[in-house]
Amino acid sequence: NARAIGYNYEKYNNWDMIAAWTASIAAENPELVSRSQIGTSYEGRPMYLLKVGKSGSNKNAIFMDCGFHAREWISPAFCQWFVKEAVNNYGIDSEITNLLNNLDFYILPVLNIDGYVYTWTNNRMWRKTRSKNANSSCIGTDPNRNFNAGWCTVGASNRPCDDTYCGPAPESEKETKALADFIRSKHSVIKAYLTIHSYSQMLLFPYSYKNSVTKDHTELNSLAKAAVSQLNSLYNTRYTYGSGAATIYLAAGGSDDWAYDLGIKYSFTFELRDTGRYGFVLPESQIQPTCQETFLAVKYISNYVLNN
Ligand code: ING
Ligand code: ZN
Repeated sequence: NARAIGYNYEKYNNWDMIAAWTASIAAENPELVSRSQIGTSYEGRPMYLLKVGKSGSNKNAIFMDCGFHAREWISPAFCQWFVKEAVNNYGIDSEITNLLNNLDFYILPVLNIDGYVYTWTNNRMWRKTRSKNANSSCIGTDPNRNFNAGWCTVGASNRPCDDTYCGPAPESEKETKALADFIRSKHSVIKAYLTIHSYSQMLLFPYSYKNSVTKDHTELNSLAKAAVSQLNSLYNTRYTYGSGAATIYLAAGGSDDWAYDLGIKYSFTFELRDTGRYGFVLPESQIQPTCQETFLAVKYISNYVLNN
């Protein structure tokens, strides 16, 4: 079992490494990190969730997940990086200390574990879950088309062989159901929902399932603008931002739209590096800069949520 001390955050780690890491990082930082399990994947793997923060009463929380889409390897790498930065800088960096003293961060390092494993063993470009479909030999549902937000009305497919298959019903996947159940159970304390994808270098907020803007559009737009400016300040990486529908494409069933409609106002989808040169196969040499710049944006949003 890899200890979290000495863990290589600048390489892509397979699921066995990440699972062992969740245990180690919690065991080595008992004052700051605890591990729970929110469910089990279709193929039976445990969905580990890390809670990161100093214990306190009446704390609000930020929820962040990675690894919705199996091939977007930079995403789980970022969730691991985020936890590492948090524990290594607590008590050293005043901003991080303040955030962890006053907020809890729920971090789901990999939502779509079976798909992630499949990209390591069989097909690097797999996107969906690995569940069996009725009356089809094609496998999997797109977890980001499987939430109850305009489900399967636009930008999603009802054909099981397609990469954007919405599934037979909202939350049909064990993984999306476990995530939705957890967020529903904690939705009064969760003030922000962040979901990490790649690639395109975008910061998106609701709606993606319809063209109309939310009642919080002005605030979300200025928060996104400021977060992107923080991200850009490190390596000049260019991000675009805006509602999903206006910025990337109309697509129903996404988790950010669902979380927003549940009442979590600060709901964002990050599309990390790059813009297509390497795409999903981002070189390991870019893990460090991508995670460092993204960390600035997540910190900015976290401080905003704490102070508003
Ligand atoms: N992009 C997202 C996708 O699921 C998205 C874009 C965000 C759609 C929010 C719907 C809601 O297609 C990637 N790269 O997966
Ligand atoms: Zn994605």
